[in-house]
Amino acid sequence: LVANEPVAADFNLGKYIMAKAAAVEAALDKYVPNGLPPHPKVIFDAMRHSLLAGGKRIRPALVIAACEMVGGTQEMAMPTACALEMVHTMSLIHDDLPVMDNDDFRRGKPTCHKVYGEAIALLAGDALLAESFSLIAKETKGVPADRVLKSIANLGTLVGSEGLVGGQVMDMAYEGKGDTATLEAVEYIHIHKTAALLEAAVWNGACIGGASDQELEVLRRFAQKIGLAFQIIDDVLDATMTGEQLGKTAGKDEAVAKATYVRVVGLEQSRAIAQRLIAEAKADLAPYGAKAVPLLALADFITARTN
Ligand code: GRG
Repeated sequence: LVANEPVAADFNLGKYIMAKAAAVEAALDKYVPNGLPPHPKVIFDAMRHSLLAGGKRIRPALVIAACEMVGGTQEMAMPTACALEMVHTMSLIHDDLPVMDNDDFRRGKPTCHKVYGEAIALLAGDALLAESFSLIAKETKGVPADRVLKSIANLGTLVGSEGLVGGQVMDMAYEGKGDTATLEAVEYIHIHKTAALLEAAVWNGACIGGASDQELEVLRRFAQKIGLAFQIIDDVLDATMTGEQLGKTAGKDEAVAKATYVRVVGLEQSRAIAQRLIAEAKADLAPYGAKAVPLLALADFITARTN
């Protein structure tokens, strides 16, 4: 396969994502129930408000595609797929809080704190984060314990201070001073605040599916590239679409002058860098031939997406 060449003609990514998303939706509904007496119902309502509010479900699709590519099954991958969506959702809930980005809309709906208040929104995020780890540990079936342990450790590292949290802290440090950011700084922010979770999705899915250490390294590099491209495209969409089209508060990122690729290198360069990263990522998977088709198509989707 040549990088950026269309993947297998008979593979339909739309159908693939819809099928995986439907399976993930049903599993999330089961794992995060609509109340669990005698525990306070409001926390379940707040978690589900954000978790079951739509979303493209890219991270769970990456988990399942990576697991299946190396010989694992969707069933093995499902707790990890749901856990990744739960961590992603908690990061959105916290990101939207007044103390962070202060957004009123997310996924086309009022944000969690707008409906349930700041304290419950904070706690809903905390519960989703904690339960994502216990979900992987408790519900992963038919996978040797050392793989489950390795994947939990990897997720923790990529979510904490060396990952998502580190990226968010740096992002906040540049708020209002985006035009002083270097390419190195904006790359740090994007690799940590966004790519880290896509890396965890691909790496953990493959780890659960039985990938060798060498395969895991190849897949880590693939995921880091598509993850960085994902946030660059997000910057491009933010700069070129209205808030309504994006399902969030209009013009927010522009108004607070964040450090973005578009601000540092401009629109055209940003698009070109994202395209190049996707091409390089796809080339990494050449040894997998046709088995890589779903992951390759997901990589293409990242640059082609419109929301
Ligand atoms: C992890 C403890 C802990 C704290 C979180 C708030 C925070 C620290 C990080 C914020 C990270 C963040 C919001 C990054 C933006 C990532 C991004 C591009 C989100 C949009 O993802 P999509 O397009 O959204 O996949 P949907 O709604 O489709 O799921």
